[in-house]
Order: sequence, then structure tokens, then C-alpha cells
Amino acid sequence: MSILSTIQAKKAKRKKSLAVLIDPESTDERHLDSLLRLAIDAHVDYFFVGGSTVNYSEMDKVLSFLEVSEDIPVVIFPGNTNQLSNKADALLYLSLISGRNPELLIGKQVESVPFLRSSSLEVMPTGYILIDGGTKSTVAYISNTTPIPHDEIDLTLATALAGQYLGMQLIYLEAGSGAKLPVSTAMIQTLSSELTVPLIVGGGIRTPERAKASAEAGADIIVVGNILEKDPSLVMDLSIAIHETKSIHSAQ
Ligand code: 1GP
Repeated sequence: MSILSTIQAKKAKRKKSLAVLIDPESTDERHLDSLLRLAIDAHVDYFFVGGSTVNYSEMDKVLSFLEVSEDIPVVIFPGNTNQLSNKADALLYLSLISGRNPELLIGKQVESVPFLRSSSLEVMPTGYILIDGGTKSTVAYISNTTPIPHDEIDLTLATALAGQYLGMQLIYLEAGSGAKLPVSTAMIQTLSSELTVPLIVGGGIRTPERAKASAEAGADIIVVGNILEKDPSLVMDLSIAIHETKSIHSAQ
């Protein structure tokens, strides 16, 4: 079964997932080793690996390390085409649809085709939407795009639906790593009740309570990065909080 099909099947059953984001620039072997063991114990659903300014060799080190863990699928969350690798299981094939930077809407995707044509990576078309998280995020700076204001729910919904109508299979709401304000539950609720594709939410989620609130509002996958760099042991409580949740508000 493909990873996308498992994500869709979990959504159909209203099962929530935790994705642990590993930024190869902010980790080392010791941290990775303890995070991997804790994540397996906590039944983490996915590893997302990538970052705004990561290079191939940093990426390769982390992916080689994670290759030993067959239990948790490894998904590339690319900041650039140099982060593509056959050592992962799947790729979030991002198009930054909240921005108007053609390079990130279609340019990088075209550049990635020679690699993808000869690769076994599963490609998952994903509409990537930046939401203002209360600080200027690295991704907003690097992508040279303006995030959608935190409370602009209608515009975010229109953007997400446009992505879905274009055929994107996942929608990813991103408040930016280390965001002061995570994506609001009101925004998640509105989007999840209108979208038929799974919804991924990340940026600034630091506590099990917040993760649970996002899942209850209708997020299908909650992404947590920063806080686990500081305290990997939090992964267990995050996982319990997310896995015991079913959306309260989602239409399905
Ligand atoms: C993934 O950028 C986020 O969507 C991760 O954010 O590092 O704040 O958890 P944090």
C-alpha cells in the first residue's frame, strides 16, 4: 500500500497521525539515535525530513541513519531539489500555493523531474500554504513569499480548495518552524470540513494539548519539529494525545 493510500485510509477512519520533523541542520547522531528509539516506542506515524537550507550530504546522513528503521515511513519534506534521495520512502511534492513565486509553484518541480523519473520515491502532490505564525519564518524569507494572515480563513480556504481542484492530494498548512502562533483551530476546522483531501498542519506546536486541539479541529497529520529537538522525550505524550483524538468538527 502506498503511503498516500495509508494517509487517505486513516482519514476515512478519522485516525490522526503524528509526523516528527527532522531538520538535518539541527540534529546530530546522538540526538537522532535517542529520537529514533523514542519515536518507535511512541508509535510515531511518519518522519518528515528536510529544511529550508539543508544540503545533500546533511540530508543523506539523516536518511541513511533512518534507513534502519523500517517501522516508520520516511517522507522528504524538501526545501530544495538537492534534498531528493532514494533513501526515503516518499516525497511531499510541494507547490507553494499561498505564494506567487513561480519557482516554487512549478519551477523546482520541473527541475526535479530528471531525478524523479528514475527514482522509486513515491510522489505525493501537496498544496503547501504558509500562514503567518507571528514571526518572520525562515520559509517565508527563503521562499520570498508573503504568508496568508493568521485570521484570513476565507482566503486560506479558497487557496486550499484551489489546490484540491488542481488535483493536489494533500494540503499542508504551515505556520513556520518555531511559530509563536500555530495555525488556529478555527482555520483548521473550516478547512477540514470543506476539503476532501487529508490536511497536514505544522509550525509552533509545542504541547500535547495543542497537538490534540489541532487534531480535534480536523487536522489529519500533526507535524512537530522544534520542540523535539529540545526535548525528544515529549514525543510519547504528543503521540498519545494525537492518537486518542478523533475530529470533533470534521464533516466526515
Ligand atoms: C512543520 O515547520 C513545521 O510544518 C515544524 O514546526 O518546528 O515549530 O514544530 P516546529
